[in-house]
Amino acid sequence: MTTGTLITVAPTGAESAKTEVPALPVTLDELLLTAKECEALGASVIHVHIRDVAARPTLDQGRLRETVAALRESTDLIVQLSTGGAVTDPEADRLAVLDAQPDMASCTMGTVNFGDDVFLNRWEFIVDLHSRMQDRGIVPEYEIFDLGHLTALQRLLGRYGLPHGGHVHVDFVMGVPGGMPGTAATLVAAQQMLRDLPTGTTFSATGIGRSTIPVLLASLSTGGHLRVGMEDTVTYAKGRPVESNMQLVARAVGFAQLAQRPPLNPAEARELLGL
Ligand code: KMH
Ligand code: ZN
Repeated sequence: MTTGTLITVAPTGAESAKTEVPALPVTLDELLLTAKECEALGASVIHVHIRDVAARPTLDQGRLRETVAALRESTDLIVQLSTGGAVTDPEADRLAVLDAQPDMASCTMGTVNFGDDVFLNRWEFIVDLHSRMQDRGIVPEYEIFDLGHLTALQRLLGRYGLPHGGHVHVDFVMGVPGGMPGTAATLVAAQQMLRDLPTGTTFSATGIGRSTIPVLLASLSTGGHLRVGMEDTVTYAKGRPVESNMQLVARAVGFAQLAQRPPLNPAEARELLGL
């Protein structure tokens, strides 16, 4: 039975422009400040996308290494790098993210329409990511944008074995235009499908845009964990832009406490995730 809540902050993403969302953390200093403040509020994992000097998404190796080192120095957060990057990033660059040796990395379990774009995740690419993470001792977070991605995960684990650490953790990314909807009914369906995965598999959930709160409540009430942040929503409430990632983490912490499932600290989160 789940007790505490793992709270992941996804502060930046690859989709929003700094010019349109000035509160978005895009420099290393902005990211570190956000990370420290979100940790103090109750986040235990940070899902990281980085930007270049012009605030454009980048997978630059030097910047990734510098970011991992700086986050480790300034916080006790579990550092999870995105291997999803931006929809335009080539596979080779996305695989090379693992060279920065994060604690965790995302591994999206299939291709999905992504608004007007396509977020491409070929089977061979997924196998490559999973196997390289096993070899390097990096714990994956399997990103699930659609229900069929869970079937792909079952196939992946059946053929190539458990991830490093032996624990399976998935993140339901709901409400992407082209993926599964961000509704309680869909989250319950997704959670039921976890029965086909190894015993003890845990899940987080995040709802994009206006599905943020329904998904958050559904996840808490079904034993799931939470991901929040400006990667997933830049609107706090109708007509109110998000002021900071801290505002979203604070809200998630409040809901988790109301659900009597207080935030896990980073040490507890490490134990849960098999790190
Ligand atoms: N930016 C999206 C195309 C991940 O971080 O692994 C992919 C994404 C998933 O955000
Ligand atoms: Zn991401």
